[in-house]
Amino acid sequence: MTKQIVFSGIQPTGDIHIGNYLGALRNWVRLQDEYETIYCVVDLHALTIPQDPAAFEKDRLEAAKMVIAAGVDPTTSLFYYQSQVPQHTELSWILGTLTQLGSLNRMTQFKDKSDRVGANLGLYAYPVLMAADILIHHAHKVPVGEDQTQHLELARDLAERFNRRYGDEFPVPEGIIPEHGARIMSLQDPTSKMSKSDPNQGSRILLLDEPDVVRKKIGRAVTDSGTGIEYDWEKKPGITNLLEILSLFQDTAVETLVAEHHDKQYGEFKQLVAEAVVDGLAPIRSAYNTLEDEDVSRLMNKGALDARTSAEKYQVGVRQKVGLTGH
Ligand code: AQP
Repeated sequence: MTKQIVFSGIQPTGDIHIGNYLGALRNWVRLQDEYETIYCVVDLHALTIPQDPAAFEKDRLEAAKMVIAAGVDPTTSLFYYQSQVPQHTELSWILGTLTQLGSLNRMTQFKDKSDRVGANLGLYAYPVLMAADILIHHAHKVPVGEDQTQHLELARDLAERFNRRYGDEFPVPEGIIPEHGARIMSLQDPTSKMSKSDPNQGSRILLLDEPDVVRKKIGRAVTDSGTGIEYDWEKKPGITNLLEILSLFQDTAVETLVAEHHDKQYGEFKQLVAEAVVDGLAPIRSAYNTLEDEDVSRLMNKGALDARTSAEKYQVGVRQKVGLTGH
């Protein structure tokens, strides 16, 4: 039986944190056994916010290394830089012609980011390019964090619109959004999501943070008034976020953890969480240290070559349906 196709991407916009890992990357790795997996460093998306070119080159490579260190195997998964596969942008243009401005106007990420960095056409069209990333490979499943659900809805809508107008081409992709970990919150403000662009470094734990840095950041995490280790996003968002993190790193149900640690002091509980995170990140840090830049670049070039071949196979069908065959 042919395997279903999984696609997802990550932006090279800064150091990857445990939110990216628990919400998305960890699932990318797990899905490699069951699906045909295709993963991408979405560097064109990252250009929607201003980038310094020299630093950006390094950030792209760093993102690729981190994804591999986290467990994506480029000999099993197709893994490449988005900019090296021009079929993504060609399909994005075609899908753009089917996109209602009203649906882009409703995108909350555009509103947030344009307030911060100013509006540009790329930022506005970001979800259309993401739809193209997914559809160009005829992906069935898309493992992402909760912040991507609105974008994913547009990808589904565009697949359906295209199929209705031009005839069946794309599977309508479904999200794989984990029940736990889909929205890891900032350690400094547990009511907003952990984010690469938060100016407060203490808000997030990076996959490469040294053990003492992890301990310090968790030790300083904002907790809630009162006592008791309880899972309650309304009343105890700080402790609930830490419970979620502990549960995912220890592979233990939240209910079991609450029963076990209910009467602990916050300080003692934070130490437990810190050690679980340190242990969970250790294999990633050591895998990262074995990776050579040249080897990773070579793998990414090979990935791009394979991705171009596979994307072109489908894009031919799209061009035929739209009337762009070059006769
Ligand atoms: N806090 C989070 N909890 C769970 N999942 C998360 N993701 C991001 N933040 C969290 C998921 O990580 C994947 C890759 O994210 P991205 O790099 O493509 O973009 P992002 O969502 O913009 O990531 P950041 O860290 O929040 O960056 P900025 O600060 O630029 O906005 C996605 O699947 C995402 O859902």
